[in-house]
Amino acid sequence: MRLAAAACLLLICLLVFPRITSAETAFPMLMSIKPVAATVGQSSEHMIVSRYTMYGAYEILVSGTGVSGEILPVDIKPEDAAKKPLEQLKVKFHVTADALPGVRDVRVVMPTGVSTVGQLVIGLGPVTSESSVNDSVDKATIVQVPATVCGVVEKAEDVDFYKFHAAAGQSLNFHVRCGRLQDKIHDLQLHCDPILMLRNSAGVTIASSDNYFRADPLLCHRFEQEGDYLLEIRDVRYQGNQYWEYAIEIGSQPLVECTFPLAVSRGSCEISAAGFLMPEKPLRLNIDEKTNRGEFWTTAKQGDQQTLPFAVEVTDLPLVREADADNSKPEQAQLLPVPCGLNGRLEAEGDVDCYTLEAKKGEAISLEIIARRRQSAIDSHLRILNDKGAQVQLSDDLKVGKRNFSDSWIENWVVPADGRYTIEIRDVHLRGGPRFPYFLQITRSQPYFELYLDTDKTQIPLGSHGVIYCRVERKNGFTGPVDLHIEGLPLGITATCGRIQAAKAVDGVIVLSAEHDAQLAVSAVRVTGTAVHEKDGEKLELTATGRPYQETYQPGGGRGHWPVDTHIVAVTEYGDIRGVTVSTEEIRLQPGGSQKVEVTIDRSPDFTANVTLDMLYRHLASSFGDSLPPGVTLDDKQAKTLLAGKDTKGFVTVKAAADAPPVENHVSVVMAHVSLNFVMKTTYCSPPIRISVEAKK
Ligand SMILES: [Ca+2]
Ligand SMILES: [Ca+2]
Ligand SMILES: [Ca+2]
Ligand SMILES: [Ca+2]
Repeated sequence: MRLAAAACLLLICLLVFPRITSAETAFPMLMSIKPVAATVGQSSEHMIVSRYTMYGAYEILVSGTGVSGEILPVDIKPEDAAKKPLEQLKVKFHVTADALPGVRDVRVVMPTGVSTVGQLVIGLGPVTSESSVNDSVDKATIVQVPATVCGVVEKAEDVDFYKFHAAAGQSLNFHVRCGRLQDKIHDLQLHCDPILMLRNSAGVTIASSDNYFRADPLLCHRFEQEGDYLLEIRDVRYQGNQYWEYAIEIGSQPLVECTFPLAVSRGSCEISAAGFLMPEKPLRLNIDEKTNRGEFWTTAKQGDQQTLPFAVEVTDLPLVREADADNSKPEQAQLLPVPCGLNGRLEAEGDVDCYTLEAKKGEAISLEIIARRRQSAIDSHLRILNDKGAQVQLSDDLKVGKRNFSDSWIENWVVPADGRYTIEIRDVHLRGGPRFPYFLQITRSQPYFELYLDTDKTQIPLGSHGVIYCRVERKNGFTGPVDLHIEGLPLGITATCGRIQAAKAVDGVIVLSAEHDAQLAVSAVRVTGTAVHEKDGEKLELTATGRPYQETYQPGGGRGHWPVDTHIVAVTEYGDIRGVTVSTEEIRLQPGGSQKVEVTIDRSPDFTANVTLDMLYRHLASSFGDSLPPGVTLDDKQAKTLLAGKDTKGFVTVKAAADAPPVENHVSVVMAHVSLNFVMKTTYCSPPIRISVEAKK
């Protein structure tokens, strides 16, 4: 009942206050790029479309190598810019001839901070944009193939038609990127579900595709007769949105969907591939010895044909291949060593693959399938059976950080008794075929941790402070504290790196401080965590790199997350709040004790919007980061956290529980939030506050 009431209240809030525009200086949120694709080896003009002004933008950031962005002159006088936000910015993207095709993260850098992430497709074919009247067959936009066709499903019932000529016997791939481009757009709650149809000149549908890569279509077609053909794209529900950009890559390059083997060692190897318009012979790969393990994007050449980029898994494990013999029953199972990396495939519908492990009681073993994450069609289902055929472990889907995948993972399985165990792998729907390779990593479980950053950008006004929240996920018996580190900061920025305390604490912060005379600057930073795991007198040094997550606005007002390539630190001009000061930067608490912290914000002239103070990073009922040490909380009754109008003074009270564990100089911070929309805030920060809790007397 209370939940229903809360949902009702939220709905009323959303209806009555659809958009909170209280900040006067906000960073822009990128909504779309028109056209959404650029071409390898060319320079082209595009329009970046945002919410909040991009007036004053001074740099474009593009992830990866080989693509750069140049801001074209803006013809608006400063006095006019104050009246009307510049929500369309002309840029020129330059793409080098050796740039890898695919999708790039794009950001706009402003004196007020760095934007959310936009998406740019790098294609091989020249870009053709939809004409404004291509809503009917007779007004179809003419395309010369190969091409990258760009358009928008801009309104309800929008249908876009394209006309092209194909020779007899010509085969073409039609690869749509649309729904997937919207995952990282912060403020785009409803995503497109495109459908693609191919028609002959008589208007008869000869092929269609709806969902191939998630909601996005992919078609490959051989044209038996020479002639004109029509391509039609729309949302499958006939919905539309001005930001639903799509790119359809049309060409005859081999399109590798997934490879077998799916995982490879460094050096030279041969692989076969499932995909479209593939050469008959195996592809040869050369993987540099310096390549990191994990997902690796590359292309391969076969004769004069170069494939489109595809991903393989680079591994350090000794590789084993599924044997040719039938292995569908436990008694036929192939014996696997521990550790190893197994490349297998569900060759046909109904295929079940069985392997055997010999294991001793008390050993800890981890089994992880990497398949769908590298574009295999499998939705894997993994079981461990004992020698009587009884199931002892099962995994269908896994979660990495904040995202779920169809791959399977049995982590830290403690072997219950000496014996032989069957590892059984199948597709959850018993599908199979060339598109169903998998890679099974079998390792002895080791303690480790993962580190996640919330959010993906930290804005630091001159002479003030910013904060990065880091959250740990501890694995396989590791329980210790994690020390945080940062590298790659812009000049003039200093970092106070905190610690994620031991045991159940999961959050820590890094507080960044900018000198008053620092230069406006921006850089991608690398955050790492280090720890020492001690067991039986042995010390194991652990380290992990933080993965940045960008916040997304979920339908209904929730705060979602999507992983992005970079965490950006930006030094900004003075914002709505020029500084946050606190009455003390050092707090010593007795167990059971408390302390009041007076907070003063320095409002910019004329800035009168609501400001809320907090030491936890939260939205609705969820906490996404807690800067306080274990056992220390905010006393909500002894606080003034809402500063309305011209109010500049508030306070918070921190209190230690009677059983709060002792801690020295835990780095914490007071934040002053200004809402941008229902989910997103601009966060201003105090200097680092060091909190200590004394040992119980
Ligand atoms: Ca359109
Ligand atoms: Ca679809
Ligand atoms: Ca098989
Ligand atoms: Ca699964």
